[in-house]
Amino acid sequence: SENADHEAAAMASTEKLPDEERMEWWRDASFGMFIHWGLYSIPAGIYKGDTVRGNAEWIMDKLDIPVEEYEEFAGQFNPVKFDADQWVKIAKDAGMKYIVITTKHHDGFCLWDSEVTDYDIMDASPFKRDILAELAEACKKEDIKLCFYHSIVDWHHPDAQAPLYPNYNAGQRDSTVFNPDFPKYYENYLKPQVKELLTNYGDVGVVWFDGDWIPDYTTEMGKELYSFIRDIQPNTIVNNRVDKGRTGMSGMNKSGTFAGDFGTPEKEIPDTGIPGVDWESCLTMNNTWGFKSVDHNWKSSETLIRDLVDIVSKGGNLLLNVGPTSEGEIPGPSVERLEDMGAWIKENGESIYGAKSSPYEKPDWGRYTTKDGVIYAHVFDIPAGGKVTLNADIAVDKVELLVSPSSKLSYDEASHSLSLPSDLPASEVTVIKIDLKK
Ligand code: FHN
Repeated sequence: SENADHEAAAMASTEKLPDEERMEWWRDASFGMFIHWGLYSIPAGIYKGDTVRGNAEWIMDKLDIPVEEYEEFAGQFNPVKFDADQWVKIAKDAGMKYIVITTKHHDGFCLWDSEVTDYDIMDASPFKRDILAELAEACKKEDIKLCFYHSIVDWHHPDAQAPLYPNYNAGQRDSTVFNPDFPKYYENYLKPQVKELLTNYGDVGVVWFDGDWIPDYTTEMGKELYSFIRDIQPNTIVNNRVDKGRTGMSGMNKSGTFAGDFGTPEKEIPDTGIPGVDWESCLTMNNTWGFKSVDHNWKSSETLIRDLVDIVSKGGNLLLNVGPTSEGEIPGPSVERLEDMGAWIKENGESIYGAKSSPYEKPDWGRYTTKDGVIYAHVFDIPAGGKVTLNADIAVDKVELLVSPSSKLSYDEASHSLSLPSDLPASEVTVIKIDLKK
């Protein structure tokens, strides 16, 4: 309603913080949930007997599904098992501090009641519930930051794509083909939708743009859109895909002045962090962002926990993806991995949240993080005999196991090494807390 909209807008904080303060919650959070959900969860990677190679959310483009055919999925989208509180609980129990959900992916379908289109959950589907509104309420209850992914690419909007190929193969369009009407889409559709997202759902932690690669979208548009967002909600954080600075999947900005508050490595973890540069690796647990009913290739919980440690040790955040089903459920294998991650973080989160990259070379047995003058050594695979050799340039005063401080560890100054007890409980990563000499 009109009042609710105004109330939501009023809730969004309007006092402009200095960047260091604005970024603080995000830098300390370290770990967020990415949610790729939309009409593509219905075919789930398979259409008319063909299976899409790779990401299931690209099925419309990869299998050349004409707009009129793909639109039929909207009338079938009825995720009756969707429970925002359950999703938020899964994220919170996993140790995730923010949730980034696809408000609209490249296929153009909107998970909220948009005023500028009927191609949305309220008007085109039998579900007729505002998914973003329910998620916003659930996040607020659990103090989880609500964040919005939004695609610049739109395979449904006629002004956003190159002239229609025979099969509307818009996503694969020739990079020299421009759509003369794209500025109309930008002005009359993309910006109004971004304004809706930043006006109707309270505080938005991050706007996570995607689709920055299309040639019709210009750096002028990107810089304007960044300012447009900050004018509505001054403290919202915006990724670097709002502009044109990103260098491919490595995600960091090339030199030059580009808008965006953090780099976005995708499906990869950089070899090292970059001092003074904020970045977040977005990873899948399998090999697709959107739900796929076949060929998953799931990563182990251990790998995912070690990825989190690796990323934080380099000064980044992990945005880890789930692809809910067309019924509105986060797949079981994803939930299992998130439960394992939550159990590890519950015991070892001190070495992750608010922790930063250390000045020490990464050891071959694991990673270091640092917080408040303390060093945390994360041992991935305990060396034979339990002997862990620390970097010689670490001035060690005291070492102890993070999970059981009473179990004093003896440190041999001469060899810079310590011996872990043989009866340690099994862990994906064993954390040693190192107090430094004053
Ligand atoms: O094309 C999208 C893809 O579907 C997915 O959303 C990823 C997630 O970051 N971004 C784009 C590929 O770079």
